[in-house]
Amino acid sequence: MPLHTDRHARRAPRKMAALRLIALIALVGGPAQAQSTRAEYLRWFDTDGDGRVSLSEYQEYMSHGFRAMDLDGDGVLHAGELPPGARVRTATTLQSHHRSLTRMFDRLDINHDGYLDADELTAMP
Ligand SMILES: [Ca+2]
Ligand SMILES: [Ca+2]
Repeated sequence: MPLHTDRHARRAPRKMAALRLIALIALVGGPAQAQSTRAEYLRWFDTDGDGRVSLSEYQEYMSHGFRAMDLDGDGVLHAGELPPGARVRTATTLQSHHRSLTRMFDRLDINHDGYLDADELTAMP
């Protein structure tokens, strides 16, 4: 899995840029991970309280930052809505953000059960 991911990343630098944007959006959207335990971190995502994070819960939580940055609310992050230093050549849509999150989710879901537990959620992608 990591080997595949590395090879994939080298071939697709734009995807890496998208992942960096996701990390940035996550920072904007939630409290710092370091200030919390992994279980607490999971609870921020786990809106239905079943102790695991579904794809929709993951996308919902990871999109808070997107919505906060999307000043005009049109579902597209334009260059002017991104903080300085976030070099994104093309506008990023909420739709493409969700697709990136789906890829991220699939990579994090080590046991492929369709949910993230605390270990999977906090593993480095
Ligand atoms: Ca859940
Ligand atoms: Ca899982």
